[in-house]
Amino acid sequence: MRWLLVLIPLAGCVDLGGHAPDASPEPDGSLVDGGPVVDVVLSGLAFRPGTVEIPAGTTVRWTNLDAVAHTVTEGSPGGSAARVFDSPLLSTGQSFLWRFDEPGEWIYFCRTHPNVMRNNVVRVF
Ligand SMILES: [Cu+2]
Repeated sequence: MRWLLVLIPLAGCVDLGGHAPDASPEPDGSLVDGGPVVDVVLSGLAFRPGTVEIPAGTTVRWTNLDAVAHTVTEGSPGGSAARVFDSPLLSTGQSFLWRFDEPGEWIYFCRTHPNVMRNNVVRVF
């Protein structure tokens, strides 16, 4: 599994010095070796939807729409266990992508808001 940190222009059109506006500025699944992509947004101090059920090989793309930074961190708050996935701090408009190749269930939370953004689930079949 691999992850990528990508920046999605919020306005949908960023002037890059003469570059024509891209009709689809968001990354596609090819950035994580293909397969379908499912979106989860971080909005109002919540992951929306809080639970996703996806077939193996699907990439989840989490995008922070809040003004505050969040993380997407596997597991539950506390403890010292290694995380299966753990994003850097995501600023507004930034995304974190993770492809789930194996069936199973992953719980995740946000490191900066562990009391309200926790017990979220990615279920892979
Ligand atoms: Cu947070």
